[in-house]
Amino acid sequence: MNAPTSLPRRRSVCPHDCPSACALEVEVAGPDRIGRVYGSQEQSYTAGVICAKVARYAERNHHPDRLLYPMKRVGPKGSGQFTRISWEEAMNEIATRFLEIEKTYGADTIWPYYYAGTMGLVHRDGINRLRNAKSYCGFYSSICINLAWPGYIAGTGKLQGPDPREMAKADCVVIWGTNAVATQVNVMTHAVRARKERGAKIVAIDIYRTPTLDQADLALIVKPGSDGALACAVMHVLFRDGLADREFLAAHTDCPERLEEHLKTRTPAWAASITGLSVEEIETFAKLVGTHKKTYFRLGYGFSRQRNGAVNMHAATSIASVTGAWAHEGGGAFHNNGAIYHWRKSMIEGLDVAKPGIRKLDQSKIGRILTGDAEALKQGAPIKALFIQSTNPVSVAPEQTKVIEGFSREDLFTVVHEQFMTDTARYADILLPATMFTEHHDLYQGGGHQYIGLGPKLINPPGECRSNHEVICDLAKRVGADHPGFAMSDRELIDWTLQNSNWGTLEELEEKGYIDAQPSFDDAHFRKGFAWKDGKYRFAPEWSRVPFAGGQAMGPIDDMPTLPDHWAVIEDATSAYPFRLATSPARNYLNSTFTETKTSREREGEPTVLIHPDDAQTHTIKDGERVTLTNDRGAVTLKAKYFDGIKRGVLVAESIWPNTAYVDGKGINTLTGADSPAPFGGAAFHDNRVAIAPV
Ligand SMILES: Nc1nc2c(c(=O)[nH]1)N[C@H]1C(S)=C(S)[C@@H](COP(=O)(O)OP(=O)(O)OC[C@H]3O[C@@H](n4cnc5c(=O)[nH]c(N)nc54)[C@H](O)[C@@H]3O)O[C@H]1N2
Ligand SMILES: Nc1nc2c(c(=O)[nH]1)N[C@H]1C(S)=C(S)[C@@H](COP(=O)(O)OP(=O)(O)OC[C@H]3O[C@@H](n4cnc5c(=O)[nH]c(N)nc54)[C@H](O)[C@@H]3O)O[C@H]1N2
Ligand code: SF4
Ligand SMILES: [Mo]
Repeated sequence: MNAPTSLPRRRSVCPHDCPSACALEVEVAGPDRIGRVYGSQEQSYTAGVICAKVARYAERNHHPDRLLYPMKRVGPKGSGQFTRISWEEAMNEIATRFLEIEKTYGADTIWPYYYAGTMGLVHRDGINRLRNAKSYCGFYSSICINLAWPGYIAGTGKLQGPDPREMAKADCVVIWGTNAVATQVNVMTHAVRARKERGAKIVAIDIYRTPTLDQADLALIVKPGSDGALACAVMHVLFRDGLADREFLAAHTDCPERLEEHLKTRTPAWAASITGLSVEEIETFAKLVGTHKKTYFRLGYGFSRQRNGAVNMHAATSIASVTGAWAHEGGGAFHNNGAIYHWRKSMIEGLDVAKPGIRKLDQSKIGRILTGDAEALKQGAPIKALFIQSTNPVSVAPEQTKVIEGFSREDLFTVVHEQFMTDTARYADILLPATMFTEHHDLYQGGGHQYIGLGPKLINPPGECRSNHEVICDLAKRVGADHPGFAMSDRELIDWTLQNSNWGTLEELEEKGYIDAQPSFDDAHFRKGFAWKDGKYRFAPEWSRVPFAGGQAMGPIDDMPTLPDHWAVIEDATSAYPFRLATSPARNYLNSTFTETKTSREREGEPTVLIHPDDAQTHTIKDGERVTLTNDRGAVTLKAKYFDGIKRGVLVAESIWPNTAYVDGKGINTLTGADSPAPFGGAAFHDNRVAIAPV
């Protein structure tokens, strides 16, 4: 099956919200059709490997259910009943309503809402140009990174790290809180290379036995939200056994003596009771990283999706500063390369016309916002219109009961620009058909690597699909938004952004294919100092001053521990809710994307929750039987599946299924919370206490 064909191949980049941002070669089968998609060999991080769901992208690109025409709602909100209209009618109605709402209620009651359905800079972020030019309501983008990034930056001062390709040169690779086999397959390429070529050990740390743990030499299954305790015990052992690099500590860290003293009580026995690991497992792990200077800590997002997630991320990062791993090739801690690209995005985002003082409402709190929660609305007026691109909040946002209640409001005018009839699209008043990455031009950067890449338009869009950029420029004209970016094509915006960010021209990028933006070894390894004035890694960060651009302090930030620790603010189990539920990603979906493709659906089966067989027996739950998970936020019904690779008291529901896949239409995010984790908000998707019972 799928033997290579002789169709012409064109370079592109995977646009999906994935740290791998793979360099692709797309077969072009004609002016309207792609063939198979391959991983590029010439881009050295992708190294020819991509995930299966994108390899069969033609299935999604040419899917019979793609939205092809603008539509207007004819049934009740959420019914998914629409009638076809023309683009002129659709855009005219949107503009008329937006102008009316602006005049009656104020521009900050119109909320452009977006996320990373496409990671292309032009088509993802261009919506902010409209927002800024019109002074529409601000958007505090928090759902994915706000627990993870600040945790890393708290120590290093900057979001960058050792070249991810150096994983292949490590003697030990620690894959922590990321199910890389499922969510960013290329990590495995480089980690496995280290094992093959150098006999490196692979450690993987998760809360259940994932395919990534199956590949590890040391697989650690911890209780959710306990990674801070694990990291502390590891550092305790390093100090205790003379494995701490005292020279490095003295030269490059802020308060090593205080840390050592503080860790005296954070023994392996202490951590064993919190993590559920044995003392021996903790000792083994500590010894491994303590005796291999070239240990590469590849820190994922998953373990940060806990209410203490930022503290845990910082604690894990700190291990590399105790061993001094940073100083070595193949050593150090890496999370994301966001800070290396120095983009100037003023033309894409209209930053030059942004007015100060406009409220910024929190993406993760969309349910509270739409249902009139005064605090979430920052004491301002209710939201009257939503303009949504590249995201599916009715499925992916926490506190789904409130989200649905909000989207059901008759006085809310909702525009959704989408590729498919998603849970959110169903609630649109006006629904617009969007192009896919093969049908427009865009510019991409790696999160888990260091390449800039170009995704050119390869085929014509089907039906009347229009790109995000086209729609925004058209709307701008109609609502009187003024900015030179609205008169530029996507290609012109790419060229302007590259040039003004000192990355050359579009033409040069087309020629080269990719730009390797890797900083120098010394820079990437912080050998000239960590990114603070004194150059010292912070074991004791000032959380409220972590340089996380635009971060709004919230939650119990003043109670955050000053040094790495187990911070007991997670939703611990209670007698009423005796289980901890995580909603870890499914391998064949990407958030709610690919839930529309048949092959992904078939591989995933149906919504299930993994439960330890002993727990199941105690709660008289049979394998394969329908169960209801309940907490204070709501109830979700799905199928129980016995699984012994999980701690007792922990449940995992691999997600995100469309709400329509559940018997009563209630999706998994009915159970997740939109309270404010410290320091800067976000959503603790894997931190939920629940009860479980047969239906
Ligand atoms: N197939 C697939 N790929 C994806 C996605 C997807 O949904 N599906 N999503 C994309 C997006 S938007 C992102 S941000 C990335 C995220 O990708 P990752 O960085 O991998 O983060 P998560 O997928 O949230 O979680 C990773 C693992 O962390 C585990 N975990 C949860 N809580 C804890 C904990 O307290 N401690 C530890 N040690 N582990 C814990 C989960 O069980 C999960 O297996 O992946 C991207 N790629
Ligand atoms: N329970 C639970 N919930 C989660 C998570 C979890 O682990 N568990 N993960 C969270 C994370 S990390 C994230 S990042 C969010 C992600 O949540 P979202 O950002 O909503 O991501 P997707 O669900 O993939 O939805 C993206 C949508 O954008 C559309 N799209 C793609 N390209 C384009 C385009 O060019 N133009 C337009 N107009 N539309 C386009 C796709 O068709 C798709 O419906 O979900 C969060 N929600
Ligand atoms: S691994 Fe991630 S970036 Fe690579 S092709 Fe798959 S979804 Fe796209
Ligand atoms: Mo994400």
